[in-house]
Amino acid sequence: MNFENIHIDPLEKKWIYVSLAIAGLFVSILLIDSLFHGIDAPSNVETIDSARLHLSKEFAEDNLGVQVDTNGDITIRMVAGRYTFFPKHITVPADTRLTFRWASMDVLHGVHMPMTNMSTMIVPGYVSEVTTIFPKPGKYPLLCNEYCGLGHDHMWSNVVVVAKEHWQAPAKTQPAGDTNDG
Ligand SMILES: [Cu+2]
Repeated sequence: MNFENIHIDPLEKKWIYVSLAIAGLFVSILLIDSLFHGIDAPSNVETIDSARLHLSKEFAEDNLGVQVDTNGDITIRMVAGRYTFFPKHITVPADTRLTFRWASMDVLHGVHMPMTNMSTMIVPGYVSEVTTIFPKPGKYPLLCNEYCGLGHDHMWSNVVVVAKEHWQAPAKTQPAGDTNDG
């Protein structure tokens, strides 16, 4: 079959080009976001036993929150559970590379910080990791964006982003490289 023999109305042809151009525009926006703005689909694959988080080294209650590793990297560990994030408040520096590590203790949750690129699913059995920089100081809500039950609407924490020079590292520092097979 020869497609060149198919009659396509010139107006229809015009709209085919318009729709191809729109699709091309969307693909290039995705590529530019990914390559230049650091907005990517989360891709960390790391398993953890969600039922035994409290017994794991990394996500045990004492180990949650903001920590500065021995090499100066800042890691924030948080647990999502119906219906809150633990801890409820964190304070982090602006303009600084932050690595968030999340685990769920029950069902599927999501985490979203409006006006930032922080957004990921928290799938039971896996550790979600997001590395980001918050350029502007301010108070940000941290919201669950995956419906997880009747209390879902009340599932949130507070993130306070303070200017780099006003931020104080928490007293406790943790050696990097803890494993989860405890
Ligand atoms: Cu939820």
